[in-house]
Amino acid sequence: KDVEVARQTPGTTPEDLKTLLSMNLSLPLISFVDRLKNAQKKPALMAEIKRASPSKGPIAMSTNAAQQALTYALSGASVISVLTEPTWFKGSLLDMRLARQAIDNLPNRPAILRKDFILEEYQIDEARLFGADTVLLIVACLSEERLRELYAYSVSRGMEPLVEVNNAKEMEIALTLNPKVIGVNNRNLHDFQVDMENTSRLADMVKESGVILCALSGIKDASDVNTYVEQGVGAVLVGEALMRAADTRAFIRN
Ligand code: IGP
Repeated sequence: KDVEVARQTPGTTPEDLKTLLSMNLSLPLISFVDRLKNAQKKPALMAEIKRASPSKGPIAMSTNAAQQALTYALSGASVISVLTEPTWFKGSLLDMRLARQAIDNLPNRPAILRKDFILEEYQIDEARLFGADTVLLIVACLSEERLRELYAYSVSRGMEPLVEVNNAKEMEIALTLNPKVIGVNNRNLHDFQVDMENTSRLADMVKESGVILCALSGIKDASDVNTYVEQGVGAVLVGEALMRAADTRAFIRN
């Protein structure tokens, strides 16, 4: 039920989207996967624009999404993740569109990831229209059938998604899709507890698959990042720590 509320994006109906899509207003896409693969520094950094969260409350409510995106891009982020969920994360599609706008003309711009609870196809079209290069699909939020359908839909639209898992069971389900990128959330979505070893424990399951493994949540500094490098983690996603960092560039380059 909560997720039902979250997916309602005020101001845009599925019919509006159909019209917009038929007008061919979509922005050009770049490959999320290529951005991760071609990162100059490994693991690749996915930097998140996150104003607030259910576990922490307000984090950086007065953030200017355009400015933050530009800061992330100039600091070397491969991907900019933008929360678009309005209720708990205080995000919006406008934030994502502004983030895209701000970095659009940079050479080798970062890919834009829509971070939300995606339950229906129209949200994937919506992501595209508002400047995303790809979307997040959360295994825990979807039936296996829905996951499969949404994964296929996203790929058919040229967007290889980030598939999020939280445990071994979900990892098994994710692997049946043959996805290119899997993220392990270190934060449990039920009690918000963070366990940094969650990614480490599941790393072996993707070892021979060629999947790019991403560590999501709870990453505080460069030493956290370094621990993951040795375990074969290809990318890290950092939200809160970057939003609170006085000097984003120093944090990333460390
Ligand atoms: C970021 P952190 O601890 O760096 O702020 O975490 C990110 O992992 C988190 O925002 C996230 C998320 C999600 C948010 C991961 N999966 C699913 C909403 C929905």
